[in-house]
Amino acid sequence: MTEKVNFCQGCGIQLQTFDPAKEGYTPKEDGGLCRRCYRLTHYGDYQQPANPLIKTEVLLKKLASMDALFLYVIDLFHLEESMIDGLIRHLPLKDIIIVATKRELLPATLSQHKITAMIQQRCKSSNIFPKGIVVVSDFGKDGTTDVFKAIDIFRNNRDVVVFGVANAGKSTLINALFPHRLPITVSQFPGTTIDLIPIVERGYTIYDTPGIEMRNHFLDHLMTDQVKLLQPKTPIKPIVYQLTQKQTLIIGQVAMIHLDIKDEVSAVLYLPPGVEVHRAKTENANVYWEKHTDGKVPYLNQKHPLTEHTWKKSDDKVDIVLMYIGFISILGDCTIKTQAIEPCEIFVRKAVI
Ligand SMILES: Nc1nc2c(ncn2[C@@H]2O[C@H](COP(=O)(O)OP(=O)(O)OP(=O)(O)O)[C@@H](O)[C@H]2O)c(=O)[nH]1
Ligand SMILES: [Mg+2]
Repeated sequence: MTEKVNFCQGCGIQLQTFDPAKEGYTPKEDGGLCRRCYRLTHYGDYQQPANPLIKTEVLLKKLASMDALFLYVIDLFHLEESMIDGLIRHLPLKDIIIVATKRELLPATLSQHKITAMIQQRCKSSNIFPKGIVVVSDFGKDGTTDVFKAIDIFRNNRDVVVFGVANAGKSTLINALFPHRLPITVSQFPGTTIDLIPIVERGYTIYDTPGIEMRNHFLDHLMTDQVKLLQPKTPIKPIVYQLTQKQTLIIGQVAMIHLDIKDEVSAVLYLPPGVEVHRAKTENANVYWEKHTDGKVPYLNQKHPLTEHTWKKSDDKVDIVLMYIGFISILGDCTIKTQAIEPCEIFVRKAVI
C-alpha cells in the first residue's frame, strides 16, 4: 500500500509529522498548512526556509517542460526587479501573458495606455513579446475579470502557470482569482511559496510557483521590520525637490545620490513612506553619512562597503532606481554620481512616468 502524501496548501511543501525542526512539519496528519505557514498567517511570524526547495534553474527547467499558458506576474512599482534575465532562453516559444500587479502604488494620473506602453517597451528590450498585458490593482481584486478573459482567450485547453520573481504578487493574485478557496500564504518576505501549488478550478489546473530568484535579494539583508516598511500597501505619494548646484540625497543608511546641477533640477521621489531621505550640500554629505545615518530606514543588519558609480544621463528625464526600494525621477541637466552599500543595487534608466 502506498502512503498518501499531503502538501501544504499555503506554500506547496510536502507535509511531515515526525520532525518539528525540519521543513513541512505539521502536528496534524491532515492539517492543511505546515507550521511555517500557520505561524506566518496567524502571528505574522516569518521563518525563512533553510533552502529554497527548488533551485531557480530546476524550476525554470520544470516550467519549460510544461505545455501551458504562462502568466508572468510583474510588480509595476518594481518593474526592473521583476524582469527575469534570459527569460526567453529559459522558456522559449511559450505563450506569455503579462499580469502587472500593484498598479495602485503608482500615480492615479498615469493612464492605462502609458502603463501598457511602459511594460511593452521594457519587455521588448528583453525580447519578450507577450500575447497580452493585463494590469491589476488593489491586491489583484481589481482586474480579475480581465485576467480570466485573457486566460479564456489564450489557454487553448492547456493548464495555466503563474510565475515571476519572488514578491511580485503571484499568490496574492491567485487568492483574488479564487476567493472561495483556503488562501495560499502570502507575505512581505521573498520566498513565501516554496513549491508548485496546483489549483483545480474552472476545468483546468492553475499553478502557483515559487519566486524565480535571479540575484542576491536585497530584502534578505534587512531586518524584518525594515522589510515591512519597504512594502507599501497604499499609493506612493511622490515628493518633489527643486534643486540647484551640488546637492546630495542620502537614502536611509544605504545610498547617497550626488547631483552636480548645471542650472536647476527637479527630483521626484517615488519611495515607500518609511524611507528616510536627507538632503545635504554635496560638500557636507560625507560628514552626514559618517555621523548621522545610523538607524535611518532602510538600514542593514551588517556594515557593508560603499560602491561608487558615475552615470551618463542619456535623456533629459531619467529614473535613478534603487532596487527593491523605489526610484527617483530626475528632470534637468546634471551629472549623477551614486554611492551605495553593496547589496543595494542602483541603476539609471529612461524615466517611466
Ligand atoms: N500594494 C500592493 N501590494 C501587493 C499587491 N499584491 C501583492 N502585494 C504584496 O506583495 C507582497 C508579496 O506578495 P505575494 O503574493 O506573497 O508574492 P509572491 O509573488 O507570491 O511571492 P513568493 O511566494 O515569495 O514568490 C505581499 O506583501 C503582498 O501583500 C497589490 O496589488 N498591491
Ligand atoms: Mg507566493
